[in-house]
Amino acid sequence: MSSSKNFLIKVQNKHSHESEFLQAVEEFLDSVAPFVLVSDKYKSRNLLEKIVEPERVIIFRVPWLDDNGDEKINIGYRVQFNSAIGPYKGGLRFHPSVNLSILKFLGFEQIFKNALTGLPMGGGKGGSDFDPKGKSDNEVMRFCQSFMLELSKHIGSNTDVPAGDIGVGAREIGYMFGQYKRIKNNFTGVLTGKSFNWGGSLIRPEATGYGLVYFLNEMLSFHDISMKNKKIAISGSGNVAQFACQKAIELGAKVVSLSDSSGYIYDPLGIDDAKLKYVIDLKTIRRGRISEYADQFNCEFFEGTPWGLDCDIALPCATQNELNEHDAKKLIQNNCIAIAEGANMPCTNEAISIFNSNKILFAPGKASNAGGVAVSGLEMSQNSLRMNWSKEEVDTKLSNIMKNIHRLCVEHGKSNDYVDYVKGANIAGFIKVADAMIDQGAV
Ligand code: NDP
Ligand code: 2IT
Repeated sequence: MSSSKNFLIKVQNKHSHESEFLQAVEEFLDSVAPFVLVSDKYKSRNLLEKIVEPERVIIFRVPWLDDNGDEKINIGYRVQFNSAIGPYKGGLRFHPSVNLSILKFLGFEQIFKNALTGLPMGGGKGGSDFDPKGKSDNEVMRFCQSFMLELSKHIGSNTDVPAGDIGVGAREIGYMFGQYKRIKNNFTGVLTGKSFNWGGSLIRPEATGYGLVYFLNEMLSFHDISMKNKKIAISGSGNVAQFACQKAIELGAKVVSLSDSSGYIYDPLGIDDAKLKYVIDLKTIRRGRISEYADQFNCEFFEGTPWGLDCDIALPCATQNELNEHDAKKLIQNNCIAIAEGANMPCTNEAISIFNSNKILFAPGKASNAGGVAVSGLEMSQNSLRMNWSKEEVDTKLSNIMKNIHRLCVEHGKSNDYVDYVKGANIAGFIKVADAMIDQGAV
């Protein structure tokens, strides 16, 4: 058995109950372990053993009062995974499914994603099993305040800078920022995704979705394919899905689906700007369900995921493991030519190997969804400078960062007739982090 297989087995035995984390490690080792084993610089330093262990994990109790005055208890987490190239950086997820395995997979992927942006950010992730769905604004505020009361002891603008993820948007970031400022008496860039009038960056709300489509466009152009008139299936209808949809429409594609955890809408006429505005209001203001779109615009709503639809391009933008090997086969049968991950790890490893063996263009999230954290990095720079850049300035920087990530993937992932973007992203991200770890010695 190869020593990389042995190493994977060791990690599996140590963390046998952490299936999502093991899945992310396996995908990473598949491309990085063979690279490390033949490298004089990296092979003898136990770097892989070191890189799969978080520097620190913080777990805490979060008590809060609901609107009836009853005390509720949730679990809070922050995984501070790797600070070799900068302060820990990564989102907070509030969703009932949150556990340590999910946050470790997200924190692990964040290390390499952040490295790919070229900005000085380490990797981290956190969150809670708190479910914001169905809670009043006051309940969400009391939860956020209690969560930040503990988290504030462990973060700081040069230590660890959280942001949003599933269930954490502008509202939650606002409540957490207000509480941090009150506890520390310090107005500082400790969170990103802030509203523009108190320290946020223009284009941060749009950044993950726009960045995804910039990366997709770059990947298609590199293969002499145009986005124009391509039929796109998108899953999710939250932050990432909304702005991926907006940019795809702007570049001339036709988006035919959006979804949430109840099912998906299929709009054969395509989602236009007016319909998308309805979705953004529905999801961010009324906090309603995507099935309402079907009633409003007279199209169909189905349970499940949209991967059985006839489409040229699939953009999974909801959650982990939402696209499995059966879905991958259906997409290929329907002549889908490209998949780009807006969500983190939405495709199972089995689905990815089906894409690879059929030479379908496949962009892994740590490359294609890096636009969100990239603009978070730009928000940190603006906060340090006490300046605001214009929309155009931030958007141009975002587009250049996504082009550069694409270039790195090609540089490290290209073989004769196929670009393995998974391999390219993993190796390029690893080199940057590993070099910094070596420079900083045995710490
Ligand atoms: P939002 O909370 O804004 O939206 C999440 C969307 O995904 C909703 O439509 C939600 O449906 C759906 N969803 C969530 N959980 C599930 C589930 N278990 N099954 C089916 N659908 C589900 O989150 P974001 O748009 O911010 O995040 C989406 C993905 O993108 C996540 O994987 C996140 O990690 C990733 N990401 C986000 C970035 C950001 O900047 N926000 C940056 C990079 C990646 P419902 O409302 O029914 O729960
Ligand atoms: O997964 C991600 O990259 C995010 N949720 C964004 C993290 C950030 O710090 O902006």
